[in-house]
Amino acid sequence: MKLTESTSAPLIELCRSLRPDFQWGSASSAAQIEGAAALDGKGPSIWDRFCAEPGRINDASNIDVACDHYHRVDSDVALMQWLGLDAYRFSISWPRVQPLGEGAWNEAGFAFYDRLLDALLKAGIAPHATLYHWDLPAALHDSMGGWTSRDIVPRFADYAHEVARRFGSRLASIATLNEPWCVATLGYETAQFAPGLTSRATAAQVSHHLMMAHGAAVLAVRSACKTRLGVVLNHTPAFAAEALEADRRAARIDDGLNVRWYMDPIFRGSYPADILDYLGADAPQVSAEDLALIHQPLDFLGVNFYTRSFISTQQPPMAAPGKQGFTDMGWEIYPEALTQHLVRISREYSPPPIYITENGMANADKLVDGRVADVERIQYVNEHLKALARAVALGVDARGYFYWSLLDNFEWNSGYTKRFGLFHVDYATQERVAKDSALWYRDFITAFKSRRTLKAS
Ligand code: GCO
Repeated sequence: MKLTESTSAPLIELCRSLRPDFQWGSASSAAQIEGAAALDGKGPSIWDRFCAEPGRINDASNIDVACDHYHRVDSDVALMQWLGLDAYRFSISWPRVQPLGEGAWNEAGFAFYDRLLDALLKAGIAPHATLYHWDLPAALHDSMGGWTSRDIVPRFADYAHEVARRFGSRLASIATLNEPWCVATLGYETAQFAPGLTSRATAAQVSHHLMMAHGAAVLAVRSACKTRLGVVLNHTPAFAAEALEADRRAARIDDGLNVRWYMDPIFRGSYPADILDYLGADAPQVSAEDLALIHQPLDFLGVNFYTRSFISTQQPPMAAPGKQGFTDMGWEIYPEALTQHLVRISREYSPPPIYITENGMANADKLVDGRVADVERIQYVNEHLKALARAVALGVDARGYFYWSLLDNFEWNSGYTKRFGLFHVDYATQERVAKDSALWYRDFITAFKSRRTLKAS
């Protein structure tokens, strides 16, 4: 394909900075693709509940079926193999393996992940599991208020231990949490995500319990297996719209809430003082023991990067310039922020090796005569891989890249209206069609690997 030649040649050149064993992957999460919401003993999650509440999901859809991945593991893994992926990132649904979030385990639920792991390993694809990608067992929300209670910490550690005990030796890595900022802020402060609450104080307390649960899960997993262990965080760097003091200050707070609030306790053992001040009476109750629990050595840091935030205090606020355009989510395309941000966090935190655990775009894709000509997505990935390669050339230790997402899927409160996949999904028939971006990614991976072989010989 012409596209490949025109876009990948300079990219492959730049990718010389990457390690020969750099991992190429794609990512997904349980609630967004599995379906089988009430099958084989799975308990309801807060997202099953949230979808049932009128007005919560833009297209009034739910996750009862989603991409029906639960019944399509073999054919979906075959798609990954066709792409030539080294690695696949997925999440385990807590209520599928422990329907109430405490007490009895659901063997049928574990059997599903057992099948997935078998299929991946047989295909030579390294499995990377995330323990919490937002689908909290609804029973825990009912019994103790879910993440609003400290009592959830030992529950999460038990669950983490059980997954590690059963699957640890077959997993390439385990991430405790996915994007705790989204869980706390969008779930408990802005009500865009489940469980749909609206209290800043509650959200702050939830964020602290998430951090504690992360620390407790690290200890639990380490006691059960030797798998590489990490956490996946949001990284949406804030840029001040203008050189105004007010804009700069607001950008610093935005960065504090999104990035430092999570990076600091994990890598430094403290919360950022300016954000504690900013939260005032809404700041969480934190003890020195809590901070010691959170501050554990990790084997990797997962960075999810999509866009930057553009902060303006003027009224009306200045809009992001969007020189490279906006995605179908309305997110500004700004790949240079990836280079800058990776360099910055490497300098400020000396983190363990970094994986780009998510990067991708929603696009207004159209399936026409069996083809999706998503040039915008090819361009997006191409530019972000260049930005990543530049960061590595500047000394950042990045070891892998996971495109979000393998399949078009349930995009949370946007329902099925936003398409992020390398594969187009027809939700009526469940037919998957490789978009042009999938062909491009496949060719790119092949080209990278042939360099890998050349180097080795
Ligand atoms: C995220 C989530 C994904 C989203 C993706 C696009 O980490 O934000 O992990 O589930 O679907 O980011 O919004």
